[in-house]
Amino acid sequence: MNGKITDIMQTAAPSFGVCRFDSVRDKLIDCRAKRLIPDNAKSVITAVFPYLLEEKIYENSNISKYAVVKDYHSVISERLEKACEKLREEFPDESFVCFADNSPIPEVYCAALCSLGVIGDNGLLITPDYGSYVFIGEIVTSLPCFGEETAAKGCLHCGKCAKACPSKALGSKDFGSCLSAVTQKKGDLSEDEQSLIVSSGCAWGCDVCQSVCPMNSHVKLSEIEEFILSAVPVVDADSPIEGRAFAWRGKKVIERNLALFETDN
Ligand code: B12
Repeated sequence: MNGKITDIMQTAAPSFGVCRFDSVRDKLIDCRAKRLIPDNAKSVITAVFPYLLEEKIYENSNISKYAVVKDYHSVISERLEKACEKLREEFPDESFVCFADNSPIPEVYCAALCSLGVIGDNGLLITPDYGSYVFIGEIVTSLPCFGEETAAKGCLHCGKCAKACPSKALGSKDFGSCLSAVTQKKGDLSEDEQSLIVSSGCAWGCDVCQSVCPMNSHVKLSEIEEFILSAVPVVDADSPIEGRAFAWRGKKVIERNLALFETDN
């Protein structure tokens, strides 16, 4: 990667890589953000943002680790937008557009093509340093800045994630039954869905397929200040939802989930 791009990206994320836009062109997710992709897109600069904090923070936590920290959409967007501004100054004739999660880019696959890690059987990117406890964001650019591309590789295939999956969603390709998806679902939940949430002890998201993954033992903690300084591991009905990862579904959804634990006691 061009030295100037490396210098700029280092200010945004601890780990990043680049692949050809053509390698993901046929796999784009059909979403509204798709129209923001520059017409002349040539490369995707992909970055990972680790979010794992010290274990003691999670001791009494009632939400998934990814939701304990400040909403990653805003953290990643701010960091990548700053990088885009510097890149635009450096390469004024080129386009740079950043995305995070709400992205047409299949981020796990793209990050693997950028050599940032392997794709786990749990569908997540597993990085060598931070395991799967990373968020992914990317900059799509008209600048051709790719080098050698690696084929996207898999994990150890030990089967622990599929075996431990609380709803047995993994392996079934039934994304809707994934406990994380169930906690994010709007409206009424079936009795089975309610019991699933209660028995998990987790009112938002799910970490099971990540916590049993052997590739997640001995991983580095996050150095990202915005995450370290924003941890809220326990949520109740009075907790403000602004700036948290569950805000996008509205207060009713997290409140509904939290109420399940009250009736359980
Ligand atoms: C929609 C979505 C979900 C949906 C999944 C529905 C689906 N169709 O995949 C739900 C709500 C279940 C979900 C849950 C989670 N998600 Co999510 N999600 C996404 C999102 C926005 C799009 C994924 C997508 O539609 N890909 C397109 C399809 C067509 O790709 P695919 O190659 O066919 O399959 C992918 C997935 O479907 C998955 N997969 C394959 N088989 C199965 C089977 C099951 C049961 C599930 C759940 C997933 C799964 O693996 C592939 C790689 O992503 C991405 C962001 C992005 N733009 O990529 C984040 C993203 C993949 N999610 C992320 C995270 C953090 C999570 C959770 C860990 C959050 C949590 N703790 O609860 C869980 C993990 C569940 C899991 N094991 O996948 C991160 C992953 C980071 C990483 N290290 O890989 C991403 C990249 C967001 C980000 N910017 O960081 N997610």
